[in-house]
Amino acid sequence: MIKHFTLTLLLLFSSPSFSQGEPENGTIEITNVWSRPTGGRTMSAVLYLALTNKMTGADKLIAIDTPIAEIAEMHSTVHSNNIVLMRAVDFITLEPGVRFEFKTGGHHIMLMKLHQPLALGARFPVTLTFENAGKITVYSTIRKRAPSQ
Ligand SMILES: [Cu+2]
Repeated sequence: MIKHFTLTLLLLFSSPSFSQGEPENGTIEITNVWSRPTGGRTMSAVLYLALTNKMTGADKLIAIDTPIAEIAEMHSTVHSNNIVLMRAVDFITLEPGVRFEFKTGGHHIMLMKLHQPLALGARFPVTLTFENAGKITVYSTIRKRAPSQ
């Protein structure tokens, strides 16, 4: 019984699909995962993160899921005539060795219909699905400013 328990724990810690943002050689490196506090509101929030494709071929980010929101969409930001427009995009292409950032004023991930407000200092899991690398789960920290690189 004890042996079985130890083995289960080892499997949990060594699972390649679970990461807290540390680099993962051979897949997609996911860093700077963060969101701003929503101050009690639950309508929407924005999630930012950086992706670096560490593989030899291109990959695509095709889906984002988080248990804290009903909807998670990838958006691009378009500035035209002093109007800022957001458009939903179906996927993001990740070329090998290239860093792609969801960041303030640019591409971002929109979380809608939150199940609870995002409180400063808390964190929540986010699962990213890639066409080739599969699913990778990371944690977003709720903070006021972007983390330094
Ligand atoms: Cu948006």
